[in-house]
Amino acid sequence: MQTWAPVDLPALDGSGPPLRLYDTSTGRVRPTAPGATATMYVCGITPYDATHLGHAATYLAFDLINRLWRDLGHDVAYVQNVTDIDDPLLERAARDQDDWVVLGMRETALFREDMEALRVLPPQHYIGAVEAMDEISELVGKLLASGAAYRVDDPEFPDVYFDSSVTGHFGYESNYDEATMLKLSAERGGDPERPGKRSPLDPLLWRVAREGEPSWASDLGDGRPGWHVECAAIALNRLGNQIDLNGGGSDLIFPHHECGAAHAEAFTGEHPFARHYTHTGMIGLDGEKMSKSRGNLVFVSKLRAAGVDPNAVRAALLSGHYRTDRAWTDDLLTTAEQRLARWREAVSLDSGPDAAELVANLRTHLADDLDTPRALAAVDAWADEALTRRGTDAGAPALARTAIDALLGIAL
Ligand code: 5CA
Ligand code: ZN
Repeated sequence: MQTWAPVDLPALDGSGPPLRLYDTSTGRVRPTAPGATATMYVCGITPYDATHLGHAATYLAFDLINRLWRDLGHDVAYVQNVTDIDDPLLERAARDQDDWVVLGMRETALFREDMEALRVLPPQHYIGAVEAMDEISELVGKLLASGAAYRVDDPEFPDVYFDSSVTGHFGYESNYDEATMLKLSAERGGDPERPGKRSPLDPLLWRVAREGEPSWASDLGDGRPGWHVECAAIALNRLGNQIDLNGGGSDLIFPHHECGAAHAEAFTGEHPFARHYTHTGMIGLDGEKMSKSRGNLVFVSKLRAAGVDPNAVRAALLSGHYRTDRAWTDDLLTTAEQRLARWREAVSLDSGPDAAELVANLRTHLADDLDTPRALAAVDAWADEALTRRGTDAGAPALARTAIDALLGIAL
């Protein structure tokens, strides 16, 4: 698929401390240690509705990681998928008497626009499940041939399932107990009740064609893929057997990333699939998780249409810590707008207080598991000093502007 337009990324002199991030699998904040090229796979949208502020917050967190790694001198190989065929898309299309292909294309186009407006650096590979169908079915075929997958004993619909016991590590990524895994599997697209599976937790790899559903020809027979194997195949084929980071919102911890990792590890024999499993907290509205199924959504595109500065949306979402479940409120946006106005005034001065310390503080706070509240407070402090006591450094306003752009992605 076409990715979105590049974002200008200014370079800063010098460098900061290595990026430390919380890793779900080990439950600790650990340094990331990528090679010359950091490899990052972030799960993309299921395009049946427009980008809401929860999606935006999640992609902004990974955008900061991308920016920090680049600031540390790494190249970043960034891959993102689009789940452009899955049950939720078909259900929405049926509900609205829409064509699922057109619905997916429309919402994906809107997502690209939103990402561009929010100044999110684009992935190099933006891959739809439909265009990756051959590589996905090939991976399923190999898992089947190696004994890591099996067909359920159902003469009518002999779907292919993954044997979650084969790696010997299933559960290491989420660290959830069996009861929690069963509950989440049922809630998040799994089918623990399906008869004929070796374990209720075994996830679907290939669903044989059903009347009235789209399907694709493959050596497995006509059908369509399960959700997790889509991401495993797209990531493995572009980033290699082991990657630096696998990311998404906390609702992807289980079953999605647990199963995707298990598919990859069963195929490659290498463990762990990702050196960091990074998950963002959920953005809520009125005390509920913002979600398409609940319908309590604030869309990025609606805010843009209302003339809201996307940089203020960015600042508002970054004012909370990425791992915290938090609420979107109108006040958050108003505060961010006021904050940006003050920052803009400060960087427009002819001179200001030395900004080298601000750059160092931004790097330090962000490298500390993306501590954006402290990073934003550091800019506040610099701007306050610039506006109240002025300063004599003629290069400081420009340096502050560049650092805020490069590291926070906020254009003043
Ligand atoms: N296509 C799959 C991933 S392969 C999917 O989960 N799509 S999605 O459209 O439902 O979500 C896209 C991303 O936004 C996921 O990382 C998800 O965890 C995240 N997300 C969804 N709702 C919220 C929310 N309320 N707050 C924060 N992140 C969210
Ligand atoms: Zn995914």
